[in-house]
Amino acid sequence: MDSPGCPPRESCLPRLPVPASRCSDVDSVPARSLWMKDLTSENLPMSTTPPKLYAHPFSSYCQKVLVALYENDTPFDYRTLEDADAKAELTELWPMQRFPVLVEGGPTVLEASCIVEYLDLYYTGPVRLIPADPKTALEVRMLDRFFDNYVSTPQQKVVADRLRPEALRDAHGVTEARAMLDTAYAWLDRHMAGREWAAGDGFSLADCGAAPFLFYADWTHRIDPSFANVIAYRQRLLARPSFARAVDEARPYRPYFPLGAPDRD
Ligand SMILES: N[C@@H](CCC(=O)N[C@@H](CS)C(=O)NCC(=O)O)C(=O)O
Repeated sequence: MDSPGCPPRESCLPRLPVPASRCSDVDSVPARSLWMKDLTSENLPMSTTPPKLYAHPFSSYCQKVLVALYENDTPFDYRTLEDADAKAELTELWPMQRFPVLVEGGPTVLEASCIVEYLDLYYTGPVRLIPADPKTALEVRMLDRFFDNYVSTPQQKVVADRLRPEALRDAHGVTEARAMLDTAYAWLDRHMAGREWAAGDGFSLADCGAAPFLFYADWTHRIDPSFANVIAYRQRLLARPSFARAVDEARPYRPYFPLGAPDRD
């Protein structure tokens, strides 16, 4: 949990217990060379052992990366954050202690979108998550930003608020977040008309994020039935084997959902 004096944190799913010192203990931040090696060609390609993924099965940002890994059957060493040792390793690797984090011999790869880009670059499989055509790739990245900033961010705001002590809750911020979700659903409904996937012609990075973000957004702020294209897209994502697997692996952790997990999906 946050320690006094820490900046407010927009928590995601789940909010795992963390050491009280995490935000203030600047001396414990490892030297740059230990936690962030350059992602340059000299440090790559990767080692002979599979990359380690520090992740939790119930976390939306981790599911974004898990979907990418499962799409191409990419081997990896799952360092689940249910494990105390994995949590301690994550603390060493990334002082922000946000997850997922991917470690591959030399480099530490941060941020879910960048991890998916990394996988597409170094573990290229039959499903190209970043299309080879740069113009289509731009569209994919734009939709990826849409789902991150206008679906996941307001969804997390609503959940994070519930975790605050009642006296510190931000009712106005939650109202704004819910309004942003409605605006995002409306925009997406128009965007998805006649489309199967969010960008380009195939399943991509944009869909890797859309899957968990729309999944939890609907739990948090129900998608109005009038947004039939969004609802149909969410169902298509749920039926995609890579995401269905991630959802199944996360089922045991549904009691973690701070608003109460609905009895569906
Ligand atoms: N911008 C990051 C966000 C990652 C993130 O917020 N992860 C959540 C889990 S879904 C987390 O680390 N939560 C831990 C906490 O807030 O204490 C990314 O794209 O990877």
